[in-house]
Amino acid sequence: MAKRNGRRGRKGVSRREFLSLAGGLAVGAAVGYTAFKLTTPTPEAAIPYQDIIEKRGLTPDDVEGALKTYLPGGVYDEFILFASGGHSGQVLVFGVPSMKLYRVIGVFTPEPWQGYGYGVKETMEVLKNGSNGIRYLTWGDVHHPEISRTNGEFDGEWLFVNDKANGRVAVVSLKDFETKQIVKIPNTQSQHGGAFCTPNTEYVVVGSQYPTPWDPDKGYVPGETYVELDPNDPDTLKDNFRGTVTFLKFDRNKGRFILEESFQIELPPYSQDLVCVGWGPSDGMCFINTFNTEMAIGGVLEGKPPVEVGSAEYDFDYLHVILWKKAEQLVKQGKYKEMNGIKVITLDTAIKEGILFHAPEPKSPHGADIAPRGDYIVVAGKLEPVATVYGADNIKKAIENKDFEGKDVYGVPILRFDAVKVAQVELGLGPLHTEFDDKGYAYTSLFIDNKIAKWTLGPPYFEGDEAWKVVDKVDIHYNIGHLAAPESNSPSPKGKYVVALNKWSIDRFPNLGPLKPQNFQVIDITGEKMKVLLDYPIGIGEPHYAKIIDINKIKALEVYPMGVNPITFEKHPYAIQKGEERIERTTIDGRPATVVYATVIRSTFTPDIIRVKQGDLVRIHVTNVETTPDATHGFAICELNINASIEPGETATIEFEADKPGVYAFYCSEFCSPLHLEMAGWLIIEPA
Ligand code: CUK
Ligand code: CUA
Repeated sequence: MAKRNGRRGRKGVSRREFLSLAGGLAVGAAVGYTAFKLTTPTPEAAIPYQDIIEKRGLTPDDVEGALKTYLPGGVYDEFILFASGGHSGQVLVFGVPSMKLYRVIGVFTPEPWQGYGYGVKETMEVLKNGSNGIRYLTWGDVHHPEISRTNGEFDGEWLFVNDKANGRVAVVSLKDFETKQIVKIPNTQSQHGGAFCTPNTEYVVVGSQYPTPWDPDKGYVPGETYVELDPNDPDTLKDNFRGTVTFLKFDRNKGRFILEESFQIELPPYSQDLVCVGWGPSDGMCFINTFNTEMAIGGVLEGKPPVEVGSAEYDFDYLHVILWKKAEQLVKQGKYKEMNGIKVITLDTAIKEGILFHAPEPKSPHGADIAPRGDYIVVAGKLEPVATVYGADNIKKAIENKDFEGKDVYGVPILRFDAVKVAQVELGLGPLHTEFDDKGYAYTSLFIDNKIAKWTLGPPYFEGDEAWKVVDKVDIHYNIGHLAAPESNSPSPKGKYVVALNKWSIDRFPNLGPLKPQNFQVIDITGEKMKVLLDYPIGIGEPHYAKIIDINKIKALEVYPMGVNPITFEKHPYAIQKGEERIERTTIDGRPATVVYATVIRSTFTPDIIRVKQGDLVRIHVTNVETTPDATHGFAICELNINASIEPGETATIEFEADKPGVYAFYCSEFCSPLHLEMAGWLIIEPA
């Protein structure tokens, strides 16, 4: 167990007691339930373990699961898991193995607890600037979290997540676990493939999903680009749509994407799926699964087969192989076209310059994952019972030797399958995603079989007969999608656990209505047999993927430096110290305004009476002058849909229109002190 913090309760089990308890447990587990006995460790303790176990009807497996995942207060988890919140638009932060939920991070969806998007100007601007120009977007569909990397390893500084629904990416700082920037990716409608970092986070790579309507000269502009789509004419999809992969330049010091230094590659309008970016032997390459290379449009009412049928016609789809470092050079040489604020390498240029290739992959694949040494790329085709493994060196050699088996309809060279494939491992039904441990094993989720298969990678991980073999399978509850293992998809996975992200939780939990939670299961992978330890229902979103990081890599702030704007991490221009509070009547952009410089400290707002005139623009710059960790204050104004959460040291600007006259109470919405209820004031909007 990781480090201990704070005081343990007096009922804590001593080390001696714990060992004797664990010993009794192992014996019990070995001989089955009837002989299952836990010795009461010492006469003084006299804790009736056996009684508790029997009364609660626990099996040896239950007890093992409990003992391996229970985390007393003040003891820290070993790992932190960042789960996408799916169409909740948020990110969920858990501990592993306890599955305690520590944070919900508002990302694409306003989140009032954090004062995210409810009247706080700085956070409203993150959401607004990250919208798409035709709507103020208040939700996203988060699928794939990624942690910033140094030399390929997760470094715990930044978190990136995609929004499938609107083609966006967000940046979250792991200094304060709050969203700093949302970027709409130009020329991209839906976006599923990312996020995935290049080894030193030079770029964050994201790929489109469904084909985007495309004007060859103007790319795609939401609310503007109109093209023909006709189920009777399949060429309308082929000709009028495109996919994209985007390399978003990331400024690590500022924590911002820089579109001017980013670039994009136009891709065929297949449906692009997951992106991964290589290191080691695959350094400089990026891989993207595709499905629907048939380019089926659907048209059920027009008598055409639905997309799910039309897209299953071919036995193979294509894994895009993209030489991104070479693409970066092309951009430097000016071989791009500027479209909607980003440099685009056109499909024709990509083909001509040799930066885009296809490797055949069994149809309708889902995951694309890279083994720890960067040497193998594992693709699982959900309609085929195998994982297909490609060798990075094989791919490089095939490209060099022009070892092609043809071209797609756009002229993209197709690498010869047998030249790039090093193995196909039969795993079971519905293989989706693969993760890796520190011992050369791969773990693949089997959606249809409801299992995880553990299998050996080939040389140098396992040699000869031992290579490419399934060694174990474990039953998970139901319909597993992704799975996550600590620091998998990096050069140094940590092993120990796999967390199964099960889509359905049917019958597993009390029936609380037709919308059922998804179900996480923590699985111990330290032994020869995998073992399910713990179920954890997720009632606040649908996690698609998660990344797990060593908790010691997280270096979060306890409090903000005094007077900081958390979005920029710079001194807030309107931060004040105690004693400088004031109200100023002024004009902003030529219109009447009231600007308030305020402080909060237990248990006072200064000023506590704010008088403004109807028609004013009101800005209240509030500094929380506390330096004590956890001394957060809220700033909620009744009836006005405003709530700020102002953490110690933070300065935030509450902005609103004083459009209706009235007298409104404001109060601290975070229980902060014995006189928290008294921490209140009045906003008076005098009639014009
Ligand atoms: S996804 Cu949902 S289970 Cu978007 Cu990576 Cu696979
Ligand atoms: Cu401040 Cu409650």
